[in-house]
Amino acid sequence: MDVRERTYEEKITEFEARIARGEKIEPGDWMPDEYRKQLIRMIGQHAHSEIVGMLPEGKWIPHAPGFRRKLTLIAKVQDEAGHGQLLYRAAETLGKSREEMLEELLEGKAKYSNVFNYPTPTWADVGMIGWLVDGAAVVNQRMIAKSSYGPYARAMKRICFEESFHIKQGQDLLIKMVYGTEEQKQMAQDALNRWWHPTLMMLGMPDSDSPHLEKLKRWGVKVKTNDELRQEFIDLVVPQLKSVGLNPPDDNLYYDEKTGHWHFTEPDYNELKRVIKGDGPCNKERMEARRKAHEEGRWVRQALAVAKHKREAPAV
Ligand code: BYC
Repeated sequence: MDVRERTYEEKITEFEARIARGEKIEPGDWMPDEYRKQLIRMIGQHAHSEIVGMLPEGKWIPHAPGFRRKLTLIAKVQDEAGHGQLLYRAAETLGKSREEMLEELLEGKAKYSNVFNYPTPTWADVGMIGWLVDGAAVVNQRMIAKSSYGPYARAMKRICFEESFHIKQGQDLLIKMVYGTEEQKQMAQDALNRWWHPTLMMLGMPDSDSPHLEKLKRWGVKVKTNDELRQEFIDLVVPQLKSVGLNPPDDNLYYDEKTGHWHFTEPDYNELKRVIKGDGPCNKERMEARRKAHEEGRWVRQALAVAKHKREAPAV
């Protein structure tokens, strides 16, 4: 039967059956409006997070201690820009243009990850972003690689591959500091104290307070919940940190033999709500930097638009 003659109920039943069979939904396929909206929201926020995420670390490029460290940091920050491009492209397949998404970001209407609204006062913070933030991102993104929407899932393959290298870069940098002077070790611990809770918040609202979770799970956009991912991240990262003598700032952190998981204190989700509404330590600074970059890149976009127009104009 032609897809246009089917009722909404028939179409959604088939759509959900395809997801249950593990098929990927592709751009031209029928999908419920709410599925499309949820994906545009989530992929758009993800793309914005990648490009805003360039800022806290990018600031350290001129101050990196040594040529090799500088090169790897430049490469990492460039990778994040590339991830943003891939994700804007994936969101565009759902019918929203990159220009619209960027406009929403610059007007303060679109969200990006809470975690990039915190400062990076020392070189150790750069390492901690790699170890913790990229670490949490990979736990989340490995799950998204199994997502029902084909372009989003496929984009994750390359992104996870590169982010995994970023984790190594952060670990390498911090391990050098931990085994350096007492002062360097203290810098690493202080950075962990700063980034621990924001990173736990990065994985989203608790399941009991997540308005989007039910739909995202039902339609296979997420195959695990925010709380499941947070626990997975904790179980992975706590032994890593402890193995080099770094201790997460949580007095109630212990390994529970019965559950086989690390027990931890939940972060303050009211702080998460405040930060994503614009009231974090660096929200204003981040948005000003993005707006400035957007303005400075205007001539490039105009030149590209003229070149495209010339290429596409019919020959006379
Ligand atoms: N930050 O029902 P919930 C990277 C919002 S960057 C900001 O839990 P959901 C990297 C949420 O958007 C990779 N907002 O939502 C880059 C929603 O607001 P709206 C970043 C948050 O969607 C550079 C409301 O609160 N990763 O790796 O189920 C250097 C309700 O929340 C946050 C991704 O973007 C937050 N933490 O879960 C280094 C992964 N938490 O839309 C590294 C993809 C909640 O109703 N995204 N909100 O206005 C996701 O997995 C999910 O969207 C989230 C939120 C886990 C972020």
